[in-house]
Amino acid sequence: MKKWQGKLLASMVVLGLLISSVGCGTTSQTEESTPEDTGSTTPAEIQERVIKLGFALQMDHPQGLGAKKFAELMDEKSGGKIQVRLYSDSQLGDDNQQTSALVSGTQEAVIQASSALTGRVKEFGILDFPFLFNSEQEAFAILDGPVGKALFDKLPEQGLIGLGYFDNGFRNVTNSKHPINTADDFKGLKIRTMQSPVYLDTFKAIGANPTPMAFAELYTALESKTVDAQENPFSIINSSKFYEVQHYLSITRHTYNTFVFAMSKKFWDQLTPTEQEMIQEAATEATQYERQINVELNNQILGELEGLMEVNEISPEEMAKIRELVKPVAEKYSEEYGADLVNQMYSELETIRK
Ligand code: TK8
Repeated sequence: MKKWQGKLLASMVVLGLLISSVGCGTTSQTEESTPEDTGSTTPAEIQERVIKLGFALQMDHPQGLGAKKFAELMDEKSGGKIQVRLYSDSQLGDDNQQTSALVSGTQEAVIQASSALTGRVKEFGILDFPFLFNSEQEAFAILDGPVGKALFDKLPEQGLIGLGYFDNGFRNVTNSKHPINTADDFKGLKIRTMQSPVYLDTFKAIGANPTPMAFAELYTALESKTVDAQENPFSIINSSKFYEVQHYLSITRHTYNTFVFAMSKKFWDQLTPTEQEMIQEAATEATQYERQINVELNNQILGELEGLMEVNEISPEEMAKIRELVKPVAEKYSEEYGADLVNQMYSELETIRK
């Protein structure tokens, strides 16, 4: 062997020893980075993962049942590799705290009212316009169309991914003071609202005294009479047992409300395309399921509430007065949230109603 060949062999032996001595990380990287090996070492299309999914309502409310459906679908579709852990009753914090956890990546998913997101994406407030929708079907058509997509498209820059719009329902007013039969009966009523500027202005316009508050604090606030009133769909009034601390229920259907099923973008970006597709599919199926059971429940549960509370309808004349009082609210926020998006929503609604 010539001298130069001996030196070359010696340096190759040293290099091999160096690579192996730096530990398996380098070795495994070398293995992974070797082109011919990447085929066999690409990450598995579905990896072992845990999704912590939190929400404010009870497991037996459709919000919880929809979350459970998502968990079951994910277990089935991933062969048990992607586990969804459910945290009901605001166990992981109130809606805003949970959303912050998604942004920081310490929680993977949440289901919450779209109104609670207006602090991050103000344009979600267009869905809070009073008397905007006449039916759940109208709302679903808008949410599943270009306007709903445009709102979801604003989430990634806030560290969130929108997976679906669950049904919450038409909101009605409960209180512990007196029946609400006229617009004037709202005067001075201390009412809790969601943390959404449109809700605050809507109840100010009617003459009430609104207090924005996280849902997690609401039952205690009603019980301690910190607030006199609140507004929510029948299914929540029932599942959160508000009838225990509210005597009067007045049917106003003043807004339609949706739940946003959101995922952490930090988590979403780690997923393989296969996993992302699987999660979106399961979320879409769970959304359709939750909508069906919550619409049915909101249509059936009033009879039960009538046995627990003093329930009244408000006359068309008085409802017309309330509608008149809140008209300026939508006008004010149409400008603030973008006339183009609002006009697109109104024109889509016009088409749906033809
Ligand atoms: C829970 C809440 C609640 C909503 C509210 O998800 O805050 O009044 O209707 O359902 O978001």
